[in-house]
Amino acid sequence: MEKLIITACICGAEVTKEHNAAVPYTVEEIAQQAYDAYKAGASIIHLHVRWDDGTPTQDRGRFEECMKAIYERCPDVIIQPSTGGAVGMSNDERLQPITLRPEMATLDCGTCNFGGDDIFVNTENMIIDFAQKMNALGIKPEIEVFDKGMIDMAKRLAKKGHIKTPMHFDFVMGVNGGISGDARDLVFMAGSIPEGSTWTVAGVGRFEFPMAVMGIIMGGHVRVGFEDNVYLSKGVPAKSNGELVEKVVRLAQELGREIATPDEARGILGLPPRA
Ligand code: KMH
Ligand code: ZN
Repeated sequence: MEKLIITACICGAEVTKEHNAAVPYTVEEIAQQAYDAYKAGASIIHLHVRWDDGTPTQDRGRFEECMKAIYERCPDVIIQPSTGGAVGMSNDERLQPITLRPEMATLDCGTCNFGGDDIFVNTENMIIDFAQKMNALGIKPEIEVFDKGMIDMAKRLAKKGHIKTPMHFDFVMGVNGGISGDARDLVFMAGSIPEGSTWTVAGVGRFEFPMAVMGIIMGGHVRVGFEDNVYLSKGVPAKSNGELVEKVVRLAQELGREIATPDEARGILGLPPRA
């Protein structure tokens, strides 16, 4: 089996210091959390950024500052900015970080409820627009899907030439409004993507580690971090994103799967070697 790519989603847009005091807001906190995760074995940092007061932002300058601080500590890591941002942001607002030409960025492939009254909007035309802009900048999208229909949308858009293949999917499982995080759900999702695609799984809340184990044994890849879950185990808050990554590394070792370095992750994902 190929080596395991671990993505750390260190910050997110929804989780706050009220949920876990270690959730990073400042540039320094974000860089430190990224470093902890990288040292523990993460090869990709899925990045959202905040203002110092915790407000989520897609501001280009703030992304630039955070990316610079992360690269200073983790020179070879793959940084994957979010283009999802937070619910309610405009398209232009969400797209700002791609102008920094990161190696990857997320491409959310459908609209879904996002808990309470929130709706995470990604219409077909929006997805085409985001995909075309990423293509023009040479950015590999991570196809974020919260439900099976979003896989079908990505497949349709790939057939029409809007999304390049092979695609790399992120199955986000357990959002209140998307697919749940049971074993059967992941088997269904992984069995629904085109041959030759790669995939990672992000289990939300209590689904994080069960989905990680499934990802490890099924030959997929794994995402963990405060964006998805703030607990190391039931009722035990994680001290850092690094602790969550360390747990995945332990599970992978027990199950006989080696961990990919960032350059090995580039090879698996078909990204050009680092300049
Ligand atoms: N914060 C969510 C509304 C992504 O990063 O592309 C969207 C999200 C997906 O987190
Ligand atoms: Zn995200």
